[in-house]
Amino acid sequence: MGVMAGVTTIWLDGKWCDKESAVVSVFDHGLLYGDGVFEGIRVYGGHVFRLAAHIDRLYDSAQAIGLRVPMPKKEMASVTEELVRRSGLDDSYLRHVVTRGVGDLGLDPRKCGRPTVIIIADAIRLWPTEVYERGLRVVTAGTPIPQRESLSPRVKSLNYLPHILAKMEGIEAGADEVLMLDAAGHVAEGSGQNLFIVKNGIVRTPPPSAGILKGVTRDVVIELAHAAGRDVREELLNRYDVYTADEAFFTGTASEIVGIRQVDGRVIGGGGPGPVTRDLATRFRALTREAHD
Ligand code: PXG
Repeated sequence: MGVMAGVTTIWLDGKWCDKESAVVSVFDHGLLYGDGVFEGIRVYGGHVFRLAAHIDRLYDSAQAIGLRVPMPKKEMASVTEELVRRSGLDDSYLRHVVTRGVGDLGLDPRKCGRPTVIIIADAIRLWPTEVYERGLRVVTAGTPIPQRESLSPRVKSLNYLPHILAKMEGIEAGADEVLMLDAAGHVAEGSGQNLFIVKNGIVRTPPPSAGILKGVTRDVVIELAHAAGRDVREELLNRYDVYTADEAFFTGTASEIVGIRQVDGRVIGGGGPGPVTRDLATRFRALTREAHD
């Protein structure tokens, strides 16, 4: 895309900024209270992957917390496309953030005049290839996913502390990623990825009702598995199901599809990414690198 090397480019409340000039008030309730929602999106070869699905999820997250995004979806999409063009980055990672806006030090959201809207285009940072080849080492986190009665896990909110605390447990244990459970012990997801297992050729993943974020990558992988003629079941899983699976993998916007080598010291299947994981990863790559959504 042109001769210029890509640079981090930011749209902040209608203004085009760079990393230094994009600054937000210390009275923004996104900062003070985590009062806001976000999205993470990939750009492949200048094309935004599943933009409509991400924008729909962003607006649903906002709606769920009683926050009105101060621009129509169409404008959000066109600004996003323009941001990608301006960044000059062919392959990048986008972050959309909508906060309650600038208020005072009290909780009252009525003090926030207008939501803050931020869209960032930045270089994508991936795990090294070796990690994809060997598969992830995973441990179960002691920190459960948040209770859906207090905040639905379907909302991609700025409250990521439970996921961050779980990730810290993983780092402390020397693992690549963690497995988070719900309060009853059912398998939910990783710190920022959805989980799939394969057993006797059947692809299984927890349903949205298990308290997961309904990942856009997860939805694409379910479509790809169906297209490949596979039986896909969205059902509650326990750690036993994961330990005894033939294959297990995570899906996410940043990681795409990444195999799991071991969970809590139990080696899964043959250890490396299995045949179904590899096949789905190949199909995913074809979709993102060739067909461009
Ligand atoms: N579960 C959770 C809790 C997430 O935060 C996913 C699943 C995967 O969803 P998508 O739509 O991306 O397939 C996410 C993804 C990171 C990172 O750096 C990931 C996410 C958010 C922020 C950072 O890995 N969300």
